[in-house]
Amino acid sequence: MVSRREFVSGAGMLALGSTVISRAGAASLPEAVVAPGAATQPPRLPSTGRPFHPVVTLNGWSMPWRMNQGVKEFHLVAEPVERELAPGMRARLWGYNGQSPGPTIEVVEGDRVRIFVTNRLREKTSIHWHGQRLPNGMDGVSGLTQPAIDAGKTFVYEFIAQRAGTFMYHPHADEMVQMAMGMYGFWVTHPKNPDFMRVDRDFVFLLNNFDIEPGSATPKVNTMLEFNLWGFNSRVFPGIDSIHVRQGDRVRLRIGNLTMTNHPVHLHGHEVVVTGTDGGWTPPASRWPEVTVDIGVGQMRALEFDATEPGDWSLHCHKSHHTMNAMGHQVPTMIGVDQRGIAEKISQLIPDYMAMGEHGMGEMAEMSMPLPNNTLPMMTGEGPFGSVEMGGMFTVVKVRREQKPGDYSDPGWYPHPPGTQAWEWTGSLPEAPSNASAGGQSMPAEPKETMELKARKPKGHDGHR
Ligand SMILES: [Cu+2]
Repeated sequence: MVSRREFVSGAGMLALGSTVISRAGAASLPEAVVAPGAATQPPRLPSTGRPFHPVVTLNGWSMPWRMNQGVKEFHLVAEPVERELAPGMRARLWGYNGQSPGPTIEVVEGDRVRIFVTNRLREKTSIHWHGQRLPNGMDGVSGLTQPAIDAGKTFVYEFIAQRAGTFMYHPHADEMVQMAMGMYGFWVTHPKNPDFMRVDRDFVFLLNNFDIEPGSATPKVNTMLEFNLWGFNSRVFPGIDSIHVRQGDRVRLRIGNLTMTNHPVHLHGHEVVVTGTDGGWTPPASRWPEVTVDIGVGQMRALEFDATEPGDWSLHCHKSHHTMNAMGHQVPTMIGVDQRGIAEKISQLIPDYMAMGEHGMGEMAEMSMPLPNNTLPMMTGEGPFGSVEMGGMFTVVKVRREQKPGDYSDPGWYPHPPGTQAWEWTGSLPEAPSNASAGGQSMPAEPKETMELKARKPKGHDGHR
């Protein structure tokens, strides 16, 4: 039997690899560690094996390993899990080691890796190591490169992590159902040289979608396109943690897409460049600045930016239907329709009837409408100035000068310096704005044409370092 131990959570760096060794003999299965909750865990510094700079999994965690005669051993358990998508809604999913998505696996280029996969589902499964160079028989395609892993059985995968980069793992058996139920995880192979492409903070998350009817908890596995919940790492706004960085940090966001459609991921206030795909690092000459990066189905994109601007910056999918929670797509558009008479007549038949959306739907974020149990409002999330009117694939990157290196805790809402926030017009300007009043932003002093002609000074960050 597999022994299970609660994954210790808490602030500060964790290094649990060594404690795992002492608990299990080399001839037995490595311990299958589980994560109890959906909180973002701090980076896990390697206690054994070669050094690397660990990633932080948004609303997730990295898996400890044991070293067995030079081989890095992990134990994944495919099983039914319960995942809180956001406060107020729990979903019955399938995942790995207690959570969906499964734990992030972090290894170093050149590591020999052995992964034990135990199937605790009631149907067959397998794991495909998306993007990896490996012997064909380790590719995890059931029926093609191996027999499927029957319920109750454990299979062993073993290969050398040949190429540094960002990968995903997911079943290649009853794939439509198992991925719709939440089975996937991230894999990061760090470069041998820890200083290569080094960043200050490195976050990973998967994009995912579910179709869960309000009041129920199990995803409808046959849905192809009309999903009603869109998530980062099996969380939906306001359940997605914010991302906390120090002003001046070089930040990497590695985002993988295992949904049924593409997601243009948009960051406010900064420009990003794509420095990596699941195929490897991008050549520096191929990079250009963007503020929205489309991430196709089955793709990973590593976005990098210098977090120069302090503030609370939105990070979200730009498909506006993907920043909503459970909504009925059949609801008719009522903008401009005077519903007063209609509402009166209908409410004689249906006492709770309410006219909706006459002036837009923003008002719905602030109405506390009665909801069925176990579902989420369509648009929600309290910001410091009211409802954010969002859901789904939305979170906030908090850039702060005071954030200490290595501190991933939430600094709270951004205090806007005086004169740097949109204000309500009351008939006159407060005072002539000076160059210094716009939060340290200076006004362009030279003609626009001159500025455009000047070559942008290349930053060291944009190239291989
Ligand atoms: Cu999207």
